[in-house]
Amino acid sequence: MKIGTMGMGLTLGIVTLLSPVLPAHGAFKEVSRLITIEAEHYATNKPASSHYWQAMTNRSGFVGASAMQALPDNGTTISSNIQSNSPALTYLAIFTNAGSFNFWVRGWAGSKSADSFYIGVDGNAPQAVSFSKTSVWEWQSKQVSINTVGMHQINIWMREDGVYVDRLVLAANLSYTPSGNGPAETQNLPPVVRFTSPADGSSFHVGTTLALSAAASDPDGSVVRLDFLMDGALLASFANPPYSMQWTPPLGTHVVQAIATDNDGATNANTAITVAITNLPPVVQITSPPDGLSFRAGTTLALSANASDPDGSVVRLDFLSDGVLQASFANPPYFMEWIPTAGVHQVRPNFPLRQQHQPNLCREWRHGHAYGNQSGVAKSAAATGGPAQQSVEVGRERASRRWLHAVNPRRWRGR
Ligand SMILES: [Ca+2]
Ligand SMILES: [Ca+2]
Ligand SMILES: [Ca+2]
Repeated sequence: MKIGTMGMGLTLGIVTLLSPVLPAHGAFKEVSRLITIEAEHYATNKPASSHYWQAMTNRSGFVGASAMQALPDNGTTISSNIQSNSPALTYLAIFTNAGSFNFWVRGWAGSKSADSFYIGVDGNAPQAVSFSKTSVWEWQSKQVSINTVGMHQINIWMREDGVYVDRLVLAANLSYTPSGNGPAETQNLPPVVRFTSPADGSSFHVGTTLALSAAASDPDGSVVRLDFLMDGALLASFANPPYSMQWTPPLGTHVVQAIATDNDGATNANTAITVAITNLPPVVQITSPPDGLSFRAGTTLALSANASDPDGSVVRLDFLSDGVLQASFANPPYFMEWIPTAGVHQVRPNFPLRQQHQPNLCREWRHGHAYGNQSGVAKSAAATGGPAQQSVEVGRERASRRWLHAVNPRRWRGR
């Protein structure tokens, strides 16, 4: 069992009513001295006295998506303290005329004990309205006073349960009488917004300053405000066009929304783009010595590297041997003289090359690490397993076949 309340739960005896069935509706505009509203297009739906208004489709002949029925239909009549005791439907209406209006309602009564309800404006002065017939859709009205042009709240309250309310018409022309289904609904149309910059799905290097801009219009009014939001947080608000700003987005993928508000309070929905802000890692290559060579212990080597960043610049380059920092450079050339220590070290098996050395042989490997200009996100090229990691090694397993190979390069077959 469901109820058309806005997100509230209601307990009626042992029956728990949950979940809204209809969204809150925006304001309806006066057009040609008429405001026409489907009863199911309420702004709020508030239960009271263990009763509620429910959108129903079980009574053929309704207009729009449904008609609203006061339920449960257990013979209850509410006749005092209407505003607090009666289940209430409220609607928002924007009047361009003030003065007397006829408040017409199209409804349906199943019996003489289910044929009445109350109407009102701005929560005031409920007036009972009754249908003259049963088991037919019928228009009935009462006169109301609209004191000022602009937004007003329109009220429907339950009087007798079981009654159906299908449509509402407020007519400035007091001689106007709706017939049949009545006029078309006169809703305020929401504004229309599109991004003009940047393109949806575009990608930029971190630190780039973009033009963030949108175009907005309202088909039946004017735009009074435009907000830019990034990942749900407000970036900026504009009262007037141009809706444009300079924007330096942070690293990451962001959803950017542009939300316009029109002069009648309606907003657009679902105008959003995705922008990716990236930082590619630097690329580094050891240029000296060549990969895999062996040297006598004590040899001074030239250790050098080239490094570049595909979408920025390299701000630091480190040389490491066995994970130990040998030197750091802020600028090129990335060059140092290096005398590796002797010893046996673990070598990446991807880079095997064994040649003769001296009896106590060293087995060394080294990395070049380059850091991009966004050090918080740059990856070292070495960490990616790229070409910046090289090896120079010779085993000193004197008794092993490998070492025997190593001392006689002519017999070396490689691996
Ligand atoms: Ca309806
Ligand atoms: Ca509008
Ligand atoms: Ca980079």
